[in-house]
Amino acid sequence: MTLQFDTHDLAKKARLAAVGDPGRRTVVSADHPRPDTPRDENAADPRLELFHFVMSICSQKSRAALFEAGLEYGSNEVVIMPPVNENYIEQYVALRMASQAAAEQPLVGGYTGATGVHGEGFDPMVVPTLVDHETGQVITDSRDIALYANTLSGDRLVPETIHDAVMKQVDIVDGLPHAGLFYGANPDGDHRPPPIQAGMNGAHLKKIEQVERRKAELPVDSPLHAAYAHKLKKERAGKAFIADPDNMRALIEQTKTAINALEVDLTATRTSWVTGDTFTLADTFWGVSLFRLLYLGYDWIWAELPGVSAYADRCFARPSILAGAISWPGHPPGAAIERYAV
Ligand SMILES: N[C@@H](CCC(=O)N[C@@H](CS)C(=O)NCC(=O)O)C(=O)O
Repeated sequence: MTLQFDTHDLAKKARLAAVGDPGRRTVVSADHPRPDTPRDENAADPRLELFHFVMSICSQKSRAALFEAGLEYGSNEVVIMPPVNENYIEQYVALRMASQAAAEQPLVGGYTGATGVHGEGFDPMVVPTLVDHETGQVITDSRDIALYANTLSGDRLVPETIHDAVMKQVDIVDGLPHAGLFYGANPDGDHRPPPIQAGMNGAHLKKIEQVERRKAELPVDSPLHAAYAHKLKKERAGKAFIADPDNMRALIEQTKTAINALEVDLTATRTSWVTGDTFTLADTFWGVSLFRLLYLGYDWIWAELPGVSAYADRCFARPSILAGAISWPGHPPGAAIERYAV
């Protein structure tokens, strides 16, 4: 089923209301991956538009996948950090609510620490969001965005012959608790870079305040009240979740298990990439994910794993991972950025 909305109208309203600085509205492509070509607001809309944020891991996966697919898109950088939270602006939420995912899934109500959609429900207020003006679709999840890019590219990211092996890895990465490891501290030694430790201190509470503020500004009869109410439930659950050291230890254990399994897979295949000699969406997702873990100081997990260590370095040199994640301008500083960004 394809829902037909006026994506031009919805995306334009979201762009103008939620991307405060026109300098953050650009056009990006694999040939020109840096967001420094200003968008001509009077020109026809590019077919694809992405709403995203520099250090959102889901945005990084989407940008890297769009790069691998060789697709051009209008780049709309939404600041998601409190107290700015442009992602809570009504027009942006309205755009996400026009997606098929919003129509099909229950609204988010809980917190798992992961960023994949399974188990939490539909979050109406996060990035990334991809708009395809040609088909009238709004795609609201990084895995779906990557698969959409794959289809448009004629299966460049998920070759049909190795589809199941690639998707198995993609789903492992999608289930990793990246949100929890970013917002919450390791109770046995917090190695997140100082700007992240400072920025994440009390972050859920700050998000709750911003959602409440935006909700209070909605017209009384707005159909979006439920979306805001559900986001509040998730953020309250997240605040309680990361405050419990046992929860944080469980997330770290889960991550260790996945990385150990990756070592086993890499050792078994003895190829450059996780499913063989071809770089695929599995490597795009793993590369972005390993870089995030490195940035947050979790690379001790694979320090003694030669397969993952070498694989991580190969991934970090891949142009799509560099362009979409590591070198995207505006990333907060940290040892990993200094070492790998170009
Ligand atoms: N399932 C979604 C999750 C998206 C998500 O969790 N986005 C985070 C950044 S990676 C976000 O926008 N957080 C802002 C907020 O919750 O206010 C996806 O994979 O795209």
